[in-house]
Amino acid sequence: MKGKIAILSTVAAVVAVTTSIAFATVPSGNIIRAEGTENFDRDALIQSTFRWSPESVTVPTGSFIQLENKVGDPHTISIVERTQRPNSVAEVFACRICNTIFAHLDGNNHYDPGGDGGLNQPLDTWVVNPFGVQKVKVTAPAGTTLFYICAIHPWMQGIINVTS
Ligand SMILES: [Cu+2]
Repeated sequence: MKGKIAILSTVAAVVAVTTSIAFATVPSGNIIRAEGTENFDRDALIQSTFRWSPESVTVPTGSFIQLENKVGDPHTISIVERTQRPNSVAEVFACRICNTIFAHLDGNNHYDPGGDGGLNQPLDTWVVNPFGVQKVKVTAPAGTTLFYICAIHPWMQGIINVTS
């Protein structure tokens, strides 16, 4: 019985530590939510209001952004060049940069071509699970404007302004 209690309290301690890491607070200005709904009506309509909210954040270099997925679809935060962002329905359905991102991701939950553990260059990608929370470090230097899309729903397009 004593042994069981010891094991249980160890488990509780591990859970508590894990929870405090996962839920350590970031400033509210560093939180980006994935929101919206989708509608499909055969031979009639396809509609999505999936979006990043807010669309633009300004955060210091080295800080973490917290992506909060409020819907049951996965998303990615994928850094792209400004000009690689789809600008029309046709470009959304033929999103070439999205296919490049998926090829690199290849089943993993992130792709970090620079290997610096954060967001600083095109193709940097982190997956955000359905109703999940994902923290990602912003490693780009102050003065950088990072453009990002969701490679699954590439009309979801946001901006991270990086400050000192
Ligand atoms: Cu998405």
